[in-house]
Amino acid sequence: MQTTNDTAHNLTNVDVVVVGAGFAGLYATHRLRNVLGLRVRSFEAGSGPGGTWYWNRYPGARCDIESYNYSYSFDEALQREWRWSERFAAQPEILAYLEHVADRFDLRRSYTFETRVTSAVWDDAGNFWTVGTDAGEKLTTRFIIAGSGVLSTAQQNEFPGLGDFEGDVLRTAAWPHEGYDFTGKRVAVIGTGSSGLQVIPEVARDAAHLTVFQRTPQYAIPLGNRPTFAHEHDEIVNDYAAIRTASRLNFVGAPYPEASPSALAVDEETRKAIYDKYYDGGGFRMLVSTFGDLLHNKEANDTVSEYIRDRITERVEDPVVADLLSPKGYAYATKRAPFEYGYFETFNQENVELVDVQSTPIRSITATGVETSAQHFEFDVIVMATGFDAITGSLLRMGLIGRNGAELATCWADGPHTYLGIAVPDFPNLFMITGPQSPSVIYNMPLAIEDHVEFASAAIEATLGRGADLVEATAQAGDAWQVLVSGIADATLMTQTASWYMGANIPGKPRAALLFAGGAPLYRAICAEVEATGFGGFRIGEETAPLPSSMLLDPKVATVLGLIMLGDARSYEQLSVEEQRAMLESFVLVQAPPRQSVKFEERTYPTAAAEHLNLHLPVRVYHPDAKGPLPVVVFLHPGGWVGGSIALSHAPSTELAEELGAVVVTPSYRLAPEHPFPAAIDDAYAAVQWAAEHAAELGGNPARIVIAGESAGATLAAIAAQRARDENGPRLAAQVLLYPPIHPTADTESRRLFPHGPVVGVAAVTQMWELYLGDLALQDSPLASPSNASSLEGLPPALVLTAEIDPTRDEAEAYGHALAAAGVPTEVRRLDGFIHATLNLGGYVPRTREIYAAINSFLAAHGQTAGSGAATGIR
Ligand code: N01
Repeated sequence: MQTTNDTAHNLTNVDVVVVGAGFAGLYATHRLRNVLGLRVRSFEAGSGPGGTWYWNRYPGARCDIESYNYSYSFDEALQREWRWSERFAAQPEILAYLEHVADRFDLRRSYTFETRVTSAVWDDAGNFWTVGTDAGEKLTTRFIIAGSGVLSTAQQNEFPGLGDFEGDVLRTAAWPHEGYDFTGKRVAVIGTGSSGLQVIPEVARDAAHLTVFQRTPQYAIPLGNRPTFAHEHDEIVNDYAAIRTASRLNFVGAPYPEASPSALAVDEETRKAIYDKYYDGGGFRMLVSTFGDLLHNKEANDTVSEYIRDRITERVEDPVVADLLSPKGYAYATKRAPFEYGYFETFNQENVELVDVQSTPIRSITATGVETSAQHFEFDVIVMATGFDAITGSLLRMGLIGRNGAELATCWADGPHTYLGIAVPDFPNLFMITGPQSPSVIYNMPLAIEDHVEFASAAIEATLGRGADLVEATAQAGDAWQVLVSGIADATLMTQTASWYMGANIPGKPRAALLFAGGAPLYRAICAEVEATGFGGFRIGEETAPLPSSMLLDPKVATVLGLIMLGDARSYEQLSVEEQRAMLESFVLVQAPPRQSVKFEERTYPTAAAEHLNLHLPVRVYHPDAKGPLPVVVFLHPGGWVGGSIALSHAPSTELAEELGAVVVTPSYRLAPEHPFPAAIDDAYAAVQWAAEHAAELGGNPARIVIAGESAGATLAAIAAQRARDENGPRLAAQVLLYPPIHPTADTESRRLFPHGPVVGVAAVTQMWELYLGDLALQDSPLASPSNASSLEGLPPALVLTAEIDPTRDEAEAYGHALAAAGVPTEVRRLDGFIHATLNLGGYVPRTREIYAAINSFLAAHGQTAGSGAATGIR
């Protein structure tokens, strides 16, 4: 491809500097040099490729996502030719793989090894970076790709006196290439994270005596490693396309089975059976294949935490040691949950001792050993497995100075501030691979890396393709991302635990959510939207593309979207009718629980077809704990006239009854396509008539009937209000329309802005209308769309609530304005950050209360709540 325009091109030594030769740097070098044809210089501190797998050569080091999944997917031949010998490959094999990749794609010639990038200064006038190395080289480049690693800056100088120790000090993160013989030695291992848990059983095998210094016990479970079976390679490589697709639809980026929704929705026996199955399943299945609410619900998390503690107790002989090894006081997976291979049994060996440094902290390292607050221990060798200045450490040490001399460390004094975890406002032309505020380490790294490299490469290509030399995240985009990332993190239990995920392992490091915790599918969808909108939130040259719609989402709404997206990439309209119905019913799992204080009864009402078919349908009547006669709210459920049910609207109906102090009548109505138009509207209207006729008997006031509905139910409500006016029906006191789709062919800005929804996009809305009407020629019937009415005068006061990020938003608001123009007292209110169906997300989205509160205050203003006195006789 064309590089920068000619003048700009000659200004820099290279087009791209790549930092690092791990999974990230190697792929970036390949992609930008071999695919985009750019001039690339790459630097790596080690003497060869490998990154993490170059440095962490300690015995026991291995991956914990299956090798066949923990590998590049970008090249089909590479996928097919590399054979993994173990289910979870050990470090030497992964290193050999990365060396093979470097050779296969001829990457070494772009690298300068044993060289660190130590400075990078942005030139505002020329739009380029000047990069300096520890070898004294300076060069200019248009772009930087930082593949410097997220767990590559190891802790140092953790304990006073470390330099005085006369024996050997080893670090898991910088293990000697020649290995180390522990035979006959007195060994200390400090640290029981993933590295400690892997190295400890290996050291215990040879050492005369091993003392493990543990500060925090871990929710570790078996890794489940084994040799690869002979038949596996062919099976996997022949199915790789499907495996990779499934991986990218999974929360952590591996093709694991989907979880059941909630640990609290099943009985204890079922729950235990599921934990039993996945405890020995290996990999991250215990987190992502058991129950979907482990990261979000403390009570649910308690069940798995308790289970793992029990298993530890079973495996460790000495009950005191078992208790010390049992994690308490924090929730499972809120620190990175490690995997182990005989770790707990190691403590049954006579030569192994456990020291709890939570109760007796390490004070110093002495010439001969380790001094804790309780005693002195003598050693020949100390192994430091104390972790990393994770996620931000290597970026902050790169000497990055952005626009106007801004130092990265200063900009991030309160925690990282990025856009998508890829770009940093004021640091143009810089792309971080798996940077802070991206899913990073909670997304299978090779795939996370491929996504980021491909995004960066597309952004660079777009920039150069437009003849520009600058691509930069806007400050507004950075701020929006900050809100989304921290809001999603707050919806999890992760923020409640001091972990390196939160920057809590490094003294003085600001506490902040370092990871995007909404899962890989949501993250990928957001990045895809950014790219599809011409890099929304980025300035390219002189053009700034507006923020994409995902950036407007309420973070808790985004959290639910992340859960909905797991496992199935099909959009709503691609589902069969049965699947659509099941999907709609599944919203029950993310609703706030029903209000127990509200009692309900099951009744039936005669439908429009009662006369000739004797068709009566169920209706639920909800009674709040309030003195009547109460207002009566007829609430019509959502579901695109094709799905939805009184079961789906059960919890919201209890909430409405409680919030409004009203009797709520929630009817079922006949659904399309089995019962096409006008069955649904006929039934809805019949239900209103029934409610009015039976109001007194139900504890309601016949003069205070309110019609309400959600989505398609709201469209029915609006038409039912018109029918009541036109057919001499019940006098309705008010109408409440929650994001109603108004007309099948509405031509609005919101349809253009949010064509894909989320959840309900334009194609889905169109399909619902088609299924409902059967024949779109019927769209002009007054019974199809409320906007077809010849007059809107004389209708009951209306509240029209719309969701900001919803293709149907503007048609609903236009209907509200038309009502107002016709003299109907109308309030139109848009709910920021909400999507279609938000009423049903109350289990995760506390702001759904705003919907109930808005209805309450509207009805109170119109005299229609329990405490608001008599009806005002509005008509
Ligand atoms: O580091 P860690 P790690 N006094 O930070 C303790 C990945 N990885 O190298 O928990 C006493 O997890 C510290 O105690 P505490 C993986 O993502 C993957 O083990 O802070 N103790 C902890 O026990 C992993 O999460 C694999 O209370 C001190 C330990 O040192 C990440 O890398 C393998 C201390 C550090 O644990 C980091 O893992 C290895 C002090 N002053 C690593 N300071 C795979 O399997 C620290 N500790 C793929």
